[in-house]
Amino acid sequence: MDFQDLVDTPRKIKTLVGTIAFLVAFPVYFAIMPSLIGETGPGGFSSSSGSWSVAFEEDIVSLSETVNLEDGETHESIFEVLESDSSVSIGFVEIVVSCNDNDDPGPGFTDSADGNSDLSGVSGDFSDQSASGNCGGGDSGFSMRWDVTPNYSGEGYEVEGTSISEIESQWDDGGFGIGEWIVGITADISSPPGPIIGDIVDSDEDFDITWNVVYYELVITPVFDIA
Ligand SMILES: [Ca+2]
Ligand SMILES: [Ca+2]
Repeated sequence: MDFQDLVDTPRKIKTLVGTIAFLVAFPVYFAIMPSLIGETGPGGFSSSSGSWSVAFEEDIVSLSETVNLEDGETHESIFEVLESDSSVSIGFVEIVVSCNDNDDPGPGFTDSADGNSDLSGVSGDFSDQSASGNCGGGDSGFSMRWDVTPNYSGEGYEVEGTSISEIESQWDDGGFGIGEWIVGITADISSPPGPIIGDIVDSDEDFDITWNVVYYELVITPVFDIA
């Protein structure tokens, strides 16, 4: 039986088309089914291997405050990070401190600040950080960042030969990062001598403080090669 025998009547053509459609649909059906069951069923097929697209749906919660500090004065900035749904993890927590000293009449005498964290009120084992920065010259102030989920970037990617449960265990905050994040900010005010002895030209500086916590939900979808 050659191809001509298969297509010599309209009825045979219909049968042939139906057969080819079934041959194409059958493997696709069984390729999709495990992932559909895995998405909906408890446990399901989430341990089966495949090709996946991994995306991070982010939600950022911020706190901003501005403080005015004199020379040597310290402000404790506190950021309370709350627990979310179990499907939501914390990517990272950061603090950005900026300042712009324009109180001095000429160059030099730029103010600066130091920051020191106190993470004793945060769940998990995070290292304290210190940072400092000048209040001018374009790159003003300083920032600190802690990854609560190790190596978090928020960049989506595709991966093959792995399972949903392996991807989920890679992107996990371990339930840590909850509590009071504290950074003490200490100002170092630099002032040129005033025209009158004892007169102070620059006595303080404003500091803009922004905290961010990036929460995320994993979105894992199957990838099919349509050749
Ligand atoms: Ca100054
Ligand atoms: Ca100043």
